[in-house]
Amino acid sequence: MKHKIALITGVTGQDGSYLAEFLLNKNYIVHGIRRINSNNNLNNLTNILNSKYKRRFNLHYGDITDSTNLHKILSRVKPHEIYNLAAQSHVHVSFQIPEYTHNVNALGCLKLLEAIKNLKINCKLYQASTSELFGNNNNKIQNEQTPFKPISPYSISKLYSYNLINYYMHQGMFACNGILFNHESPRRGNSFVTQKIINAALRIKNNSNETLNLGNLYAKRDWGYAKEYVKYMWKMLQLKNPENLVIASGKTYSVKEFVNKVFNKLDMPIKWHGKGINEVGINKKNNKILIKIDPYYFRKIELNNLLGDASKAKKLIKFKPKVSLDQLIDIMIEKKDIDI
Ligand code: NAP
Ligand code: F7E
Repeated sequence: MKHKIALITGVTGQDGSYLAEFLLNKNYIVHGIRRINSNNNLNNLTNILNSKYKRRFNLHYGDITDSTNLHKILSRVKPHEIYNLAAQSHVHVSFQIPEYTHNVNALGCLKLLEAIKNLKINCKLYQASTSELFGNNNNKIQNEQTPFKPISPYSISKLYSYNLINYYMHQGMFACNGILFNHESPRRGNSFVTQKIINAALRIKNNSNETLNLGNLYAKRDWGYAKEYVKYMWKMLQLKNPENLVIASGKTYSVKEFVNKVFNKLDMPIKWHGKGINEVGINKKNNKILIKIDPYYFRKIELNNLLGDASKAKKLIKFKPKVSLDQLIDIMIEKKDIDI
């Protein structure tokens, strides 16, 4: 049987690792680009590296900012499908390293597109775009028609790659943008807010004497389950024609609501006192202060409200998210993925 060949940039990350597992299950040969790192960054790939799928899984050292390397890998692998997930994906950090963020997220995408074009690789390309593009507009709900108003170096770099993909799409390449709203999992990086809250709450439950320091409690996000969302990356590349699609749960919650849910589940219900940087979260059962505000985590500009309308994806790729925020929190607390 002839296997399809996929190349994933960002394979060591949250989404890259789930996508690799999904594609291996679908009988693909999967190639992934990993960065050289003095620390082991293959933790998310443990399932694959310890499984029978290992022989269909290939890792290449590389970097999305290195076009020589991209040319070499593409000409060797000749993929049918490419998933560009590599990114400096942290919004808060992007304010501190804007140039680096653009090198990776914007120019990296350009180098990949040019390599595909120059080598005449006949493939389909998925670009991981983001709801951060919407910024603070007055729309209550965001879809493919909503104007973009990016407000961070991260979202500006992602708008560049979004536009590039459209440009190459109009030149005849099968290239498309998944406009992904936040999605989380046990593999979420430790400094993103959901994982940070859950890990701190678990340590506090285990008697660590610490407070959880957070930034803006009132920002709202539309959170889904990463393992579920990667399936729709693949589905977008199975369409006859490239389409940009919003992928979102259609529900939004504040960071504060997320904190309340997590601490309730761990039997440490929270009552809130004070305002602004003096607001604190207190364990109702023993009156201990568990949560404080640390202005370090405030962003230069905050994106206040994300809520996605995935009607187009529902129609075109039968997008149907099943995991609710409560289930997602359970999965992250248990640190155990579920079958989707
Ligand atoms: P992630 O966990 O931060 O993974 C990012 C991946 O990119 C890692 O494998 C990282 O490698 C790799 N990478 C970083 N810089 C690179 C470079 N210069 N060259 C090659 N690889 C590089 O991110 P994620 O949550 O899986 O997100 C996947 C993609 O979706 C990203 O493009 C992100 O911007 C986008 N996105 C994510 C969300 C979300 O809620 N998760 C929402 C919208 C869009 P190392 O392991 O070496 O660091
Ligand atoms: O922040 C607030 C913070 O860093 C969520 C990336 O995957 O999704 C992600 O970006 C919210 C923000 O994710 C802390 O101000 C409060 O409003 O978990 P986050 P993000 O910025 O939404 C988008 C769609 C992407 O594309 C990105 O790649 O939580 N918040 N206190 C905090 N955030 C963090 N990180 N840490 C805090 O202590």
